[in-house]
Amino acid sequence: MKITDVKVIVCSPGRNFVTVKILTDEGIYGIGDGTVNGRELSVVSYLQDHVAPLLIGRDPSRIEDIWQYLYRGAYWRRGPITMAAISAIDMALWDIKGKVANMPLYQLLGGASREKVMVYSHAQGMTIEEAVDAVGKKRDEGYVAIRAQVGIPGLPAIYGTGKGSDQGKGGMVDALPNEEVWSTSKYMGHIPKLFASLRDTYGDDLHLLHDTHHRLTPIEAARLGKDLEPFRLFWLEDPVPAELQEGYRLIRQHTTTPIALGEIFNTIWDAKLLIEEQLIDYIRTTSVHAGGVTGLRRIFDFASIYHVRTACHGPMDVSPVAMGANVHIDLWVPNFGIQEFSGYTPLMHEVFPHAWKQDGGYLHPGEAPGHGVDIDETLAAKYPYERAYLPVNRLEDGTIWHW
Ligand code: GCO
Ligand code: MG
Repeated sequence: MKITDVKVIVCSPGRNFVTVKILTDEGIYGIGDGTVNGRELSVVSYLQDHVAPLLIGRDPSRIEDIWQYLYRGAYWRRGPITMAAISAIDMALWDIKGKVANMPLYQLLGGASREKVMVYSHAQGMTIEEAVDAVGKKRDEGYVAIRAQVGIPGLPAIYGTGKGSDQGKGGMVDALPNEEVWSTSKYMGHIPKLFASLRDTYGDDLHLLHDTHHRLTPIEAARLGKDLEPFRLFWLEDPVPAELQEGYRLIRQHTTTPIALGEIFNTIWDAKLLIEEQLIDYIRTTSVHAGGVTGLRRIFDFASIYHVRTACHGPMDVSPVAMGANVHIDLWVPNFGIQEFSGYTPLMHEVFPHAWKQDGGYLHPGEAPGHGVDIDETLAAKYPYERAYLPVNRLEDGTIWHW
């Protein structure tokens, strides 16, 4: 079998997605996700200009060799754009391998380790009351794990606090980055009140999670983790930017609140020290950003020997294609923790028909060969790319801040 074409499809059925379709001389094709939120077209160029010409005529069954060829062969290793491009190709090649074998991807990986994949959903409100209600609604829909975010008194509505995102736009409505205001001190005092109220209302059974969006320093994160201990969070996510992996030692010395990290990591090198020193509890790398099925499997196997569990990033900007690949990995991976799932709009489900299924708070990848996700190219063509950015974050005095 030989690769005959590598198509890159960009569409925006509510938000931008970059999808690769690898075609072969035997008529079997594979699909992969290469979306990087707010920087989509760089991946398109990387794939079209620098990767596609290298793949024509190659044997698609040699997934590991192609992965190494693209990773080592580029000379410029790692980084979000390179790794999203490699991820898209890798995912499409595994899809082809599954179709050739007539097996779902999770079978190729070693078979199911569980019957279903636990997911967490998102709930938010501008006030504690609103956020508590939103969590209740998700619980009523069958979710057993819910990420709760709340508006911060004294700050305007900003991304990732209580501001509800426009579902149709996946939270990305701005053609230029919106500049938002942040205050750590206002935030730190308020968050424990939300979780106190959630535990009062719903008891101890529900898994509660919280995302800090990299906005704290290590000692602030240590304090927040400590203040949240009575409410037994499933995890505190992304408390601090993790370029300085050693910085997480400080958090660990002070709190038993579990820590989750990794949605912006691209390779094992972004997490090696964090995993080896057991500074985190959940690794949140995802198939589209961390080297596809091949990259993710390598990171997750390494994490397993350090008691670190998996938790693939899965907001709306991770397309239904990568979600499919993730759910196959989740069903197989021995050290599975949880899968993020913020859901998709009806149109997104139509553009990307998929075999994976939701049942309340759980997903299953389905039994279709490969990862089981396709793209309706005719429908996708009706929704061309629209420039859109994530916001940026400034302190109250105007200083650009992490986020
Ligand atoms: C999450 C994330 C997302 C990101 C988004 C950026 O935990 O789901 O933090 O909401 O902000 O993926 O593109
Ligand atoms: Mg996050």
